[in-house]
Amino acid sequence: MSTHTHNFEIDPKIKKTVAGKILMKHIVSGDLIPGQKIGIKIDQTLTQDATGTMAYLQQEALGIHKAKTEISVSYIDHNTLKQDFKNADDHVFLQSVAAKYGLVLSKAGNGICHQVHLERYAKPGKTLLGSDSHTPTAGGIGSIAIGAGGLDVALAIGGRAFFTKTPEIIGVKLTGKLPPMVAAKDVILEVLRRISVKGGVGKILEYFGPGVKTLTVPERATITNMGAETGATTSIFPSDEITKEALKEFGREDDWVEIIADEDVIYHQVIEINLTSLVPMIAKPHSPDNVVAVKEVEGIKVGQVCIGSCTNSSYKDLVTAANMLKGKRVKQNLSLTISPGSMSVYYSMAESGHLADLIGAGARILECACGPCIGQGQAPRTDGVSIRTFNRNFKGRSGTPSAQVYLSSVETAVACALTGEITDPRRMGELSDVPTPKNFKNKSALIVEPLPEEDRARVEIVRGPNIRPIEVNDNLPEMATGEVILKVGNDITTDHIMPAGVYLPLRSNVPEYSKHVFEPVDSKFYERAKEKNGGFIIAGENYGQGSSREHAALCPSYLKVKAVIAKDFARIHLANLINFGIMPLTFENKSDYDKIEMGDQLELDTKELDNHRLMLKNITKKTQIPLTHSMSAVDIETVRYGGEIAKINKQSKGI
Ligand code: MIC
Ligand code: SF4
Repeated sequence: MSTHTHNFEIDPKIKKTVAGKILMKHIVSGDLIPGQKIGIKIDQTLTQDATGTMAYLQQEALGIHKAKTEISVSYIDHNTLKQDFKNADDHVFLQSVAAKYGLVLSKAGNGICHQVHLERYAKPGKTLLGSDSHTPTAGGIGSIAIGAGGLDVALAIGGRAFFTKTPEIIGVKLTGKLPPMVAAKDVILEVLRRISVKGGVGKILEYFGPGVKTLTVPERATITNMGAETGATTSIFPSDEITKEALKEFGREDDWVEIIADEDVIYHQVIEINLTSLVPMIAKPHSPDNVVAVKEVEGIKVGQVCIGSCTNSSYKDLVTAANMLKGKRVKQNLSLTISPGSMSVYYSMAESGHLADLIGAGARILECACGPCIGQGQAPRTDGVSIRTFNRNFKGRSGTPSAQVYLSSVETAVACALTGEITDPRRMGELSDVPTPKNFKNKSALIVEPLPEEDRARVEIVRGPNIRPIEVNDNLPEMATGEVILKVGNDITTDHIMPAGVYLPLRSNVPEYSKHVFEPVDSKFYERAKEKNGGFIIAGENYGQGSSREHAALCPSYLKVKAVIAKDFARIHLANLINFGIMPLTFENKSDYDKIEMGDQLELDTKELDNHRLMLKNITKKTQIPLTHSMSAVDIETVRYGGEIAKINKQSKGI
């Protein structure tokens, strides 16, 4: 098989899938054989402010002065609260960067990047790379949409391909039709219940079967959005007549192309879900895969309900909430907040009158932004139970470490808001089934279009005092030595490594943000890392799951962490570690994890990286432990230079 420039081999199964058909048109290096590294051309990029400021600082450091994609959008949706100058300065920086480099700017208040992108820009058949792990939301409209670190996105803006391992394709076969009060969210919660937060690593989840046509695009997008929680590279639905309808509603029917799998498609693995027999599901604290039927936890008293986030803030979601709340009142002693996913959703709700139903029932309408999902306000009370329509309930993410956060559908969340306790929404009748009115309007008042090219030269980039320049790392030493400065267990998230919440405004200031590395796990980590001049981290399975935030690699790299030795890694974090010059190493025998303790002195000959097998010397215990890694020759070179920026910088200077 070939594109105009690149000849490649393709796995016969991948060839017949929706994902495969799009990848075939975008591959620029490697073979589409599971496990093999490929480069894919990126048509669209998105960034958000929390990862974007750093991404654009890196873009500058790399000398990329112009967006070479079809469209690149810079969204401001995470740090919208301005409690001092920091976020405000970042916003001005982002606005000036967008003007200078030819990006679209979606201003604060315009909505959550994924929801806005779905409504305005995502196209079937295109590739989208976003510096946010929930970028696969656009898979609901038939894009190959992948989350990555900011540096990879900066490079894609400059026209470089995105490199990843060819995933296996898991077919998720949907049959039947969702019963009333059972929602798309329950489908993805069921997927998580079955395959866990690491079941999707190295895979694409592709939905197929007769049930697909019963789901609208916003429902599909809920499913592909939260597919991120399985660790999957991305999730995708076909582009069919339903997709065409959605694009028509978004006012851009011309963007439709049909992309469906071949009839004789065979997936690498199939998961079957009968929508008709699905029941309302809920993820219990503190992991999105801790899923049970709502029935099993009914009766638990609830203090707060939050509707919104990129998973459940579409027009359909909010109309569902309005239909259920109309003429009723939320329980006293309970706070219900609603964050519309976009200003267009908010506008359409106002125009159709549904907004009045929400307000009249006692809902507090928040800004169109991530808000409580990333700990920007609405932290629950001590030990408080909060039901959220979000996608992550990691301990402490809400801002209250003792809070008990559950994840559910809008239907379940509203049922809880009305009764004050966890309630199966099927007890509330069938109101959610009222059809969504067709009056959605895409509004542009908070969008700044790219500046004409001839005007860009005169734009000055504005930098506040909290925006610190990028530092270039030293080369990796041939003999890496140091202490184990932390040992952690399984499923450590990037929220554990680099907490967001109140620290989000420090994202542009690495020295300051680094003071909080691993704070939720070990409050002494920063001091120890400083005292020992860096060292090694030992970890269990699925290290670095969750957010794409590269600060979870960048800040440990600043603290001179040389390697993370884990049982295995989550995809985006693994790439981020390499990008920032930290060796991601794995135990050849997982049980060797038990042979290393905090404080042990370790030694590693980094020349052995080329052999893909290294002997780790535990000087303290006088033992040797075999390690492996999945880095390519190019990745090894990157790590040796001290990371991607250091590499590009030093290579351009001929060092
Ligand atoms: C998240 O949901 O954890 C975030 C905040 O959107 C992150 C990005 C970030 O840390 O800025 C993500 O999902 O990648
Ligand atoms: Fe924003 Fe939450 Fe979505 Fe992350 S998961 S992009 S914080 S709404």
